[in-house]
Amino acid sequence: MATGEKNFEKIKRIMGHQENIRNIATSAHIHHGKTAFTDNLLAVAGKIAAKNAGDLEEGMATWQHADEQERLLTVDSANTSMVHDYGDKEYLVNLIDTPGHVDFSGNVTRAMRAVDGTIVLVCASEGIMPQTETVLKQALRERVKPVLFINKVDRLIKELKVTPQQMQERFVKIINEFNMLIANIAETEFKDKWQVNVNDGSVAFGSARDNWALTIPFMKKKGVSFADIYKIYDDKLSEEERKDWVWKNASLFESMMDVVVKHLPSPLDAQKYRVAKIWKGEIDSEFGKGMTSCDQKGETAFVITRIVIEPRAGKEVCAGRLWSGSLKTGQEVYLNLAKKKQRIQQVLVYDGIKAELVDEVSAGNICAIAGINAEPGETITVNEQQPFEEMKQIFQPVITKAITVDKSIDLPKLIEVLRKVAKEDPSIKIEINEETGENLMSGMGELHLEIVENRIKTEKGVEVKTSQPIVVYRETVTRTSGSTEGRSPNKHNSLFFNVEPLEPAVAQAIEKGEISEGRVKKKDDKLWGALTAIGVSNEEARQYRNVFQGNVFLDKTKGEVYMIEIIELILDSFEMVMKAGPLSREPCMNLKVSLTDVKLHEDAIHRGPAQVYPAVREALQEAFKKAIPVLFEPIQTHVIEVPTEYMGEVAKLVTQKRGQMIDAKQEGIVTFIKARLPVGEMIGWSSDLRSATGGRGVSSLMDQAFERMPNELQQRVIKQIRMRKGLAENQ
Ligand SMILES: Nc1nc2c(ncn2[C@@H]2O[C@H](COP(=O)(O)OP(=O)(O)OP(=O)(O)O)[C@@H](O)[C@H]2O)c(=O)[nH]1
Ligand SMILES: [Mg+2]
Repeated sequence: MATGEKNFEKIKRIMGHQENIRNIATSAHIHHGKTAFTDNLLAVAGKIAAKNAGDLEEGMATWQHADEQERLLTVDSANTSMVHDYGDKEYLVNLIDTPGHVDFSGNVTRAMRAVDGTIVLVCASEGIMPQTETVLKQALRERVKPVLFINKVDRLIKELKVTPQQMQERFVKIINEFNMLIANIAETEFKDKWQVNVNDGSVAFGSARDNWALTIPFMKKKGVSFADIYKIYDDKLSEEERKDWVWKNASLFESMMDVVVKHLPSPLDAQKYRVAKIWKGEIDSEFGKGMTSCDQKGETAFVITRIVIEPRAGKEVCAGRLWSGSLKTGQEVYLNLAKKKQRIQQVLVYDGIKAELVDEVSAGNICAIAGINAEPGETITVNEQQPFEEMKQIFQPVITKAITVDKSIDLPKLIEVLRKVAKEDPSIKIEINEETGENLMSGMGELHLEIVENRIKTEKGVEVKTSQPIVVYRETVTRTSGSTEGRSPNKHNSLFFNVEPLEPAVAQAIEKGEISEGRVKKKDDKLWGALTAIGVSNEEARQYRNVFQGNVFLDKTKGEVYMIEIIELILDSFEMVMKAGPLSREPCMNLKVSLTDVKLHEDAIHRGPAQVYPAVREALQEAFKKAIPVLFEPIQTHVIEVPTEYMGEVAKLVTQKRGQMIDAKQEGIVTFIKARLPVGEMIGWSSDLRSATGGRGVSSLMDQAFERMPNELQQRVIKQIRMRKGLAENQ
């Protein structure tokens, strides 16, 4: 298409001018209109004259999987690019459309790494919902600046028949609540600076479906009043007149692109404050400075935020954000997590939703590369560098299914497919056991696992069977173990440990990302500073050797000569135990494991992995027994919205499920019930809620945490898990 080509030429031209780039994402509560919004922008960007854009009957362009069309919901995020003229300048807007369902919230987290700004959509009639708060948390944690789009205003006019006055009152309520969330969630320096304001145009409102949007400055520019908006839904106008009016006075594309260009930062501005938050290396180093200044001539720094594997060719396309330097076809690069060199075969940028080949792309862009075999989250550079911080999920996967094939001949294929699945969707955790053939797949919820299972069947062509969903627990201890000894099988080495509950301040700091996960470098001023700031002594801070999945390892031994040779082995083994704890081989949490003393054989041959690993495991197993171990279970906080007459039914259901109501708020004819429910009792929750409320109850996840299981259930559940895993008495 000729216009397409022209667009692509434009994109290639603007790509090098960082002040004219905006990297943004849509984000919102489920179904608040992100994809309708994105599709309509794309339609206009593709063929500027099309005032007919917005016909979504045919399905959304950004939905690239059949299951999204079938279920009318976004699963994957979609990368897109478009150009826009503003004033006398051209702008390139790289837009990622993200999913709203909480099961796919990992995709939101990863998209936020790639962008600098986000348009948060809020449905005008539903208002701020639980997931609105979650996406704001995800954005602000990455220092991504939000603007607000109040969507579905057509519903206010047509269904609720509000007056212009009432419409404005509703907007004020949404804006105030939105700003309150920013004030609560954002870091101090952004609390005020990032408040949205209707007068400066950082708040827009409109209808993504009907392809219009307005801001106060835009209304002034076009001479449109609140009363005029009603023209869009005035039956006296012909369809043609209506579309004409919208196109001239309230075009979604024109007004929203203005908002993006004016209120969301260019990479040049954003990288100044974002890099320090998400990359923990030396900011003042040459490499650090290159990234904060988005230097096109600096060393290459590219972070992979998403991997797509082409079904036929099997080609892996790694999309992400280029922070400094450039990416070129044929360039040799270094992968900092995989610790190896590879060569880039192709460089791609987006034109609309299509990825197109280019020879080179420069800092500040969202782009993709092919020819590299990497994991999502990888930091790609030229020399070895400190990688970017891990993209931490907002909720942990808590539902697991065992996945098997009928014919054992298909097993290798299944394993290959599962590896691909884990790459394409890093929120899915896969545990492959090649010996037993029992492979486990953990995800965020039942829908998540159902979608992945279907894709394995339909897209990857492997006929699989899965078990009933199983809940993922955590193991921890309740008091200090005192010294325990682990001896190596050859009896030549002894390791002494102490295990105790981790101080809550340290646990919280890890959770918030103030303390980074990973093995500790020799001299780690950042970690030491963060620990002493929350009350850990100087001496103890320097004993930290590892922070692993919310557990810590301290080396309290002094002057042991062989320590340097075996510490990595001890840490390997520590990590293995933390992944599968002594109680029931579930992951551990909130543990402070201290190595207090060692007695080692002088000959290295007698203290290899085969000696060290079992010694660590034995000592930790003993320590667990003495420290009163307990099982924690995932508990979710949900907000359940129901017509008030069903409130009693919902209360009954919550109690049946071992849940607890914590709040109920009536607004008009609906009641919002806040309840805490153990995930273990929530299998089939959506359909149970549907039947209890005549299909009218909607529940959204607000929060998830692991909490101690009631004592009377502990032993029974531990036994069940151990039986399921086939663990013997002494294992
Ligand atoms: N009345 C009205 N409906 C809208 C508007 N925007 C979107 N919708 C409808 O709302 C539903 C959800 O729209 P989507 O664009 O898929 O919403 P989404 O936020 O992308 O949904 P998820 O990605 O699944 O969270 C669809 O039925 C749309 O037609 C709007 O402005 N007005
Ligand atoms: Mg969508």
